[in-house]
Amino acid sequence: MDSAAITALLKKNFALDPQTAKVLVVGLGDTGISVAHYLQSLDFKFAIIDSRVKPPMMDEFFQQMPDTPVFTGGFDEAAFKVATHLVVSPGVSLNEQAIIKAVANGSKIVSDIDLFACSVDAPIVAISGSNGKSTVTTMLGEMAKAAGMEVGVGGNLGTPALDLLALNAQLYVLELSSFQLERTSALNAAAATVLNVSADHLDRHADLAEYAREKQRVFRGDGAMIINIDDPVVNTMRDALRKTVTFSINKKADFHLAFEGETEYLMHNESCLMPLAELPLEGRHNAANALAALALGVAVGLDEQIMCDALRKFKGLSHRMQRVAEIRGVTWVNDSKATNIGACVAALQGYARKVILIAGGDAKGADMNELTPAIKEKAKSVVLMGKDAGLIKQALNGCVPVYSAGNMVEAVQIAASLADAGESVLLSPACASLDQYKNYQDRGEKFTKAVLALVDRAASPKTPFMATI
Ligand code: UMA
Ligand code: ADP
Repeated sequence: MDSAAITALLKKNFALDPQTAKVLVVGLGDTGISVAHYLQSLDFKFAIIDSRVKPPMMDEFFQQMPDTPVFTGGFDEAAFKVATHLVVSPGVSLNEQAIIKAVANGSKIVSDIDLFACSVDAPIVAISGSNGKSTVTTMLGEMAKAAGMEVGVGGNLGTPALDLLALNAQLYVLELSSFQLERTSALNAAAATVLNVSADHLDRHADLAEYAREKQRVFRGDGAMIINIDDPVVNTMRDALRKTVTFSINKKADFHLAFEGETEYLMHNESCLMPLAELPLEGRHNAANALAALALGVAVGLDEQIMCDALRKFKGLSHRMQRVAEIRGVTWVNDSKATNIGACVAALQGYARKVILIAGGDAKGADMNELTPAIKEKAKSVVLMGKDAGLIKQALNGCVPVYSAGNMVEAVQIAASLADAGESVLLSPACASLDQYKNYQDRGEKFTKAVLALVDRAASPKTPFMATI
């Protein structure tokens, strides 16, 4: 779209006019920087504010835009007072006092996703949910590439949506978090889904109902709604007046699983698309992800067999049910991205035989009692670490043996001493990592390193290193 068409839409939707608006970009991270470049390209007047004294990207930003006013070290209300519009990064809560006051004084909140939605003609696929967003977003991106399309893939996945504009793509696939959606009102995706809803980010959202409502905003507009009928919360989001495509791994739906003879297939209505066994990913939740990606792809006109070929080649993302090693007959699996209960439960449910589970970290306000039934059914023992280890231990209430570890090396050594040949050790923490690690990648890498160090010790007998709590 050309600049004139974009500014016309921004004026219409948000009264955001380069002639009159004074925009405050809140947060100098990936989102804030992408917004700054976008606003500059359209000749807007703007400033940036960040509550950190020295945000990590400040030096880089000053080099790129030396003339932009940047306020740091707090949310100075004077900076908010003059702003007609706020573009608030997803990591910043809308409940910040300075933001609440600014809105009360008439400032409008616009998200980077709103700006993006006003700047593209090409169809957008929007993917939200508590778990599986990155996997499905990447799967669909691979499918579109296999079909020969120029596709922009990003959003919460990593590349800020506005940075995708340079691609001038034929299709955009966006992963959207509840934080991004809660401040977005102009999105009208050609196809959208909420993959599932389970407790997450309850330190930022008032309760599960509010969190689900924010996710439901992905369906705004009049595009196709892709609905997981296995999820009771998602099922309530259906709208009889809208084009709806369903998927399920438990029952018949538009996209579902079914046996033909001995072989289980991914199905579209009555057609067998491909044998499930040809999907090279662990866990039945990945069958749900594949069905969701197929449903979204069909909604935007992709060819089914090309999509299936892309699925056959899809090796999965790092830190999600990633097999790290097999040592003395024990399989070690890194699912560090399981930062909430739903992901950990899905991981456990994929196992026929009981596992040794390594879990714990920052529970983000979730009720750890919801983890207990799956652990009771699928874990032989649990090794706990991190800030909220005590909450998990309390919830388990002695239903399985629990061991405590101070760090990842210790956790891996304890797990090694508990696991017998033929068993699996699963790192699927059900918690965020930030209490002990830089991020989930750092946690997964530390796990992998500690596991690989076991190879050197593989000949040694079971370590006596064990502290029951
Ligand atoms: N900041 C403040 N005050 C605050 C909080 C943050 O000033 O109270 C500042 C920080 O100093 C930071 C800036 O705000 O410099 C931007 O913060 P941000 O957290 O919004 O980070 P971005 O770099 O813009 O990254 C965001 C998403 N981050 C979050 O939602 C927390 C990234 O998702 C996303 O990839 C990126 O935009 C591009 O779209 C990450 C994430 O952890 C991967 N998402 C959560 C998740 O997946 O669970 C929702
Ligand atoms: P997100 O981007 O929503 O965090 P990911 O694809 O990165 O999703 O996966 C995050 C975690 O959730 C991983 O532990 C993964 O194994 C698990 N997971 C992936 N898909 C699903 C699903 N459909 N249901 C439950 N858990 C899932």
